[in-house]
Amino acid sequence: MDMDAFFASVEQRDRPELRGRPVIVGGTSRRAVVSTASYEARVYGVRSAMPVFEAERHCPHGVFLPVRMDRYREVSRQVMEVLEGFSPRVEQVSIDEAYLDLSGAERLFGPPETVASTIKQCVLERTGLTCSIGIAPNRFLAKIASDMDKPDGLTWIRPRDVRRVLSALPIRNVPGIGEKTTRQLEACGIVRMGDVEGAPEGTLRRVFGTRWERMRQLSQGLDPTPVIPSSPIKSISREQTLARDTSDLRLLKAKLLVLAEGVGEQARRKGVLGSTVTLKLRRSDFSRMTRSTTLSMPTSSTRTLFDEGVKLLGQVLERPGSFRLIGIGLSHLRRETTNAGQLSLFGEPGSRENPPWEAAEHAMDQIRERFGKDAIIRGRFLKKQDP
Ligand code: TTP
Ligand code: MG
Repeated sequence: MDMDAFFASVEQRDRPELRGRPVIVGGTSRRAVVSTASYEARVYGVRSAMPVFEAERHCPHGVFLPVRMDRYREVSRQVMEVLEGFSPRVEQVSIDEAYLDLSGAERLFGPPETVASTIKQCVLERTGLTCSIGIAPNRFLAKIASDMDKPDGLTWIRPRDVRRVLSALPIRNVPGIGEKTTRQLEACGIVRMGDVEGAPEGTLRRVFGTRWERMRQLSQGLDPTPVIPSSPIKSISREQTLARDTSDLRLLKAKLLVLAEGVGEQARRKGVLGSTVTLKLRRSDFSRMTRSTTLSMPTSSTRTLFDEGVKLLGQVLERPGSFRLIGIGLSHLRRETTNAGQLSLFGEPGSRENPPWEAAEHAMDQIRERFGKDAIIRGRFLKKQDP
């Protein structure tokens, strides 16, 4: 299930005077890009990720609106609630898109097309918005089906249709195959997804690298990936008992940074952002103490977690005391949306609103993943004698 022109449709629903008009939702700065355009605006060639100034050229009479992410998240939540009424196995994969495993649902809701149109009806009643649904034997095919008849679509790819659909499907429309790969494949005469099946292994290895076997499988209409229900984690935290009780701010801060690093790294890996930071302490007499702060903008950044933790620590240390345990947690989590959504949340890439350490932390995560936990550390942890 994928919502139609999601951000723009929400705006048109909230402001009926915009219905039927070309609506373009995007950033507001000079370098901003289009998040999405209503189908009325797409007629003029306006597309997601196009610079706003270019969209203005294509569609000068368009209505240009800023991104209201909180609003879209709220509507997204409502949509997901509707879906969860149809299956315990719902996997949300972006702000407006989810997979449902409907195996066994026939007994309850009727044949596939009936279930799908009931879902569409319920989404419409709950949110006033249309969506497109693809029904198929697996995820890959369901995604393709959901794209085939947008907007307000309902497409069923039956097992007997699979081969026909894939042999007609242009490579450029295959989810996960980018522009560069498309060009490489086309240069080898591979123009449709069906052509991948019979292509020489060498060609596929060269173009797809390690993904080649999966791509061949997909071209045969096979996709073993299960639908994994999104289990909403409530909070992420780390704590540590200190080697000996201490009231030394420098030591506590050093511990806090290590713990914040763990929390931030896990949040980024899980793709969640949290808006509450909690500092936890246990005094020498074992009494516990927690202090929390709510952020104006949810985060997964180690740096932000650490800074907020230090502020809370400063408040606690106004009263003398010695501590045996320190911990930090992030809660009120929400799923990070698409990259594009996250960028607009933090301003345009490279702007001053987009803190440079976000990029640095992301790079550190990748280095650690590839070369091990100790491959890169913060300068603060380096000792003088370290080579
Ligand atoms: P999509 O589902 O890709 O697009 P859409 O819902 O606007 O239109 P369609 O009918 O084709 O499904 O993305 C969902 C939302 O994610 C979209 O409304 C805005 C946001 N988004 C961006 O911010 N930037 C992007 O580049 C894309 C593709 C989407
Ligand atoms: Mg969509």
